[in-house]
Amino acid sequence: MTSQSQSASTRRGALIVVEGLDRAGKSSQCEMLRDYLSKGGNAVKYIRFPGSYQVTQYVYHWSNICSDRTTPIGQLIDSYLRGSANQDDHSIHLLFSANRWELAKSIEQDIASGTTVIVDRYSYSGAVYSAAKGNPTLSLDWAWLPEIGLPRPDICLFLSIPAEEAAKRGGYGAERYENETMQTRVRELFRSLFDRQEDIKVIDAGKSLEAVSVDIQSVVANCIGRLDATGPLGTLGPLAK
Ligand code: T5A
Repeated sequence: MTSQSQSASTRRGALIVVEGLDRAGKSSQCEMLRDYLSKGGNAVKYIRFPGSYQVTQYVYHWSNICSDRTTPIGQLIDSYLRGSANQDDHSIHLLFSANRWELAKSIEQDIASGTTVIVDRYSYSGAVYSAAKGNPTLSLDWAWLPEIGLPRPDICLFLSIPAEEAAKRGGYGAERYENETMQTRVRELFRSLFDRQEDIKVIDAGKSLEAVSVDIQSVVANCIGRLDATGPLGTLGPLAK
């Protein structure tokens, strides 16, 4: 896809979500994908949840508007994840979701104007991490409900890596959910959620950074190539039974 073809009024951008366990390499891969698409002349925006209003925007030339977890909601989430504040499980869950709703309109506008938006964690993490806590009143189905109506990704790339491999990577263990029990449960729940979703592509993230990036580029090129046939950006619906 080129900047010229993007300027055609009918060509929208793609919504690409990257998911995975903690330290699966999501942010590294989002940045590499952003650079790859940008070098190809595409308008690209990279958003990282939680706590966005982020990140780095490339529209032919690029300007850096980076600031992480800085919205009022993002700050509440950040202090929770770092363990300096506690929240009821349902309450923090709804804050994570609200953080996505804060950006939903601007994502839709970017996509409509031809910008491809890469999102680092999205509704799938939202539902799975909350449900993984084992709170009997916070099931996966309950956790999904506030996500209904958000922009629906054209593709969700799940970076697959064993929990024990993720634990060996830099910085692991600093935040609330970074322990093996939680990560194993999260992995199981991602599996059961993806059984009830379409447009999920599992990527082997145990390879080198470059090899994973090449695999992602191929899937994304295919997704962008299908956009005219896909039609307008959709919205997330209820989970399939
Ligand atoms: N959460 C999130 C919720 O509970 N609900 C929600 O709704 C949302 C959105 C923080 C927590 O919030 C929870 C889930 C999380 O527990 P986060 O800030 O996205 O979310 O946390 P992390 O996933 O931990 O983010 P990280 O940036 O730390 O991990 P990434 O992005 O997966 O990994 P990355 O790219 O930063 O790489 C980590 C390290 O591994 C190396 C990198 O160089 C780096 O050192 N690495 C590799 N090494 C070897 N081979 C490879 N292929 C490598 N890829 C990366």
